[in-house]
Amino acid sequence: GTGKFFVGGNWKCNGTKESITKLVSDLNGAKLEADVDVVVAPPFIYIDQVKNTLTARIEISGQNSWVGKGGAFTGEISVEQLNDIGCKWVILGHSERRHIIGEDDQFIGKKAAYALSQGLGVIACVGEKLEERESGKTFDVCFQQLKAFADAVPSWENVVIAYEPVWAIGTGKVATPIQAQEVHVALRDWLRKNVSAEVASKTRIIYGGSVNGGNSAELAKQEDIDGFLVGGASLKGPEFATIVNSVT
Ligand code: G2H
Repeated sequence: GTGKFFVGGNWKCNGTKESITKLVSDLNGAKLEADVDVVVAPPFIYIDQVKNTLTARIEISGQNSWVGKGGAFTGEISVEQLNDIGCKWVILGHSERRHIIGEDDQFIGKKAAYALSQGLGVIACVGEKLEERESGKTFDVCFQQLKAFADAVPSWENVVIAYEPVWAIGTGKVATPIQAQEVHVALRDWLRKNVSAEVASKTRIIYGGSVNGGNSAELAKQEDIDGFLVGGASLKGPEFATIVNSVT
């Protein structure tokens, strides 16, 4: 693998004050391998609760951010506010925002550039839909999404790429280790050809899509899988800890 193993828990639009209190207490009590970057992304309204109660061992991420400086943008949360509340990261380009909310490549690229300019790390998501995979367009789609990030960001130092095939998200249908590895290699190769050899070798590429405590160890063995972005299974503290500790 490349760099330090990175495991993010994307809580999506789940949780209550009560369930999050329990989840935080389970995470605080879990034994986490030292050599792993661990991050959780709670819904915005619970970030303060989590920040005030969660061990500092685990960093906090937003699930989205506004594209520029905050102001008259009803319903949005700014990068400045994420920084103010203690976030270190933001997830951008998640497939649910691309395909349900309708965010496009350019808008996502701009968000990434703005977040990085304000010192926030970016978890930059790419991934193909089932029909795109079936028609042989997996690499084209992922490269186009990656290019939109590459065109916008001035540096990759604070970026983690998350490969999340849309057909594997929340479906219980995880990519096989071979399928994931194949795309991770292709993404790294794209970076080598289009950005630099250094960025290709240093940027972590993590896998997301139905990762759980039962499949993470096999996936983690793949040379180019540098960690995970975990949705459903990150809502259970002990299982999330198992995934964190699947680093090999
Ligand atoms: C993919 C993943 C987390 P899940 O969206 O980003 O979710 O693990 O539930 O498939």
